[in-house]
Amino acid sequence: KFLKSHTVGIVGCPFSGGQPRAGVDTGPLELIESGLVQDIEALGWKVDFAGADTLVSPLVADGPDPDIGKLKKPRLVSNVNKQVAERVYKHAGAGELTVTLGGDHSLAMGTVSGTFKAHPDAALIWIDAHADINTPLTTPSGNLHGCPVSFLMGLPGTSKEEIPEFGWIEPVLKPNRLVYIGLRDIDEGERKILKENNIKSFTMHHVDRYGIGKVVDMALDHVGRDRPIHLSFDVDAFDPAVAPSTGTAVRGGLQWREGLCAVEMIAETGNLVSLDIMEINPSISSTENDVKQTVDVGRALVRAALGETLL
Ligand code: EXY
Ligand code: MN
Ligand code: MN
Ligand code: MN
Repeated sequence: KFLKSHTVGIVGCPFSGGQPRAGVDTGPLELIESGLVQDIEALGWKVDFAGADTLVSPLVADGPDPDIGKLKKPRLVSNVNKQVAERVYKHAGAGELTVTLGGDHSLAMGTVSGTFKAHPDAALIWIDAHADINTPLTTPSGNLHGCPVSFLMGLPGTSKEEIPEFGWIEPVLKPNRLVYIGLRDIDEGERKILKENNIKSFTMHHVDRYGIGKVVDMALDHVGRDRPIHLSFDVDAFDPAVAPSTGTAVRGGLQWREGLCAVEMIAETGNLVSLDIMEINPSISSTENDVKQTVDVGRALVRAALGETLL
């Protein structure tokens, strides 16, 4: 409906500056090397990807980057995301289905900005253990991977006047166009933001109570079934037994089929225009198998989004 060609545009973002743990920057390459492009082609999609060496730069700050208030590496995160936004817009504007491989979740500042520039009426579905909606004023850690949504919504503390370093981000996201699935680790300040802005949030409690199918149906009904969808998927939404190689794992998450079923249902609408696969960190593992399992789940999410299991 909203795509102009049966083409997947891949944006690889080997970036870890939104959080403190090394290794999440190697996620995109692991996904590519595991055979992701071949997976996509096998499903009958064309792939628009210039190769694993054409990733976003600069990946290191080109000058001093002191904290702004509590925010860590603010200029680096902003610069990288500005480029990500341009890359994503190039694909989304051409009518491709954009798949962005992270990298840490601060990258959603760029991916959502790029998608919404091409599809201003889009909805954002955020599947994550965390709400990632801290503002520069509420963040307990200063890690920007916990903050992207607040910038996209233009919450207090994120305006051009208050923090010009992020002034390129337009507040494109309305609270009623956002829905969360899988939440189970929410900061006090975030809880207040979610309530005050009436943001629809399906926590793991709702998944347990209603089942994933009903939850996704309610989520789609909430944002509307006739608009483009950007799905931002943080692999820590999964239970750590399913996706162990990630930086901020939280017990009690989605099972393998629950996560895949959610993506399949979103794919089934025919409205998916942009997908993020975020927070795979191949350096975090207690066994060799942990990394393979986590990369496998990332690949499976992409295939599910492209209709693998829809007949
Ligand atoms: N809410 C915590 C913070 O803001 O520091 C933890 C955020 C973790 C974010 C991960 C990527 O989803
Ligand atoms: Mn393209
Ligand atoms: Mn996240
Ligand atoms: Mn998370």
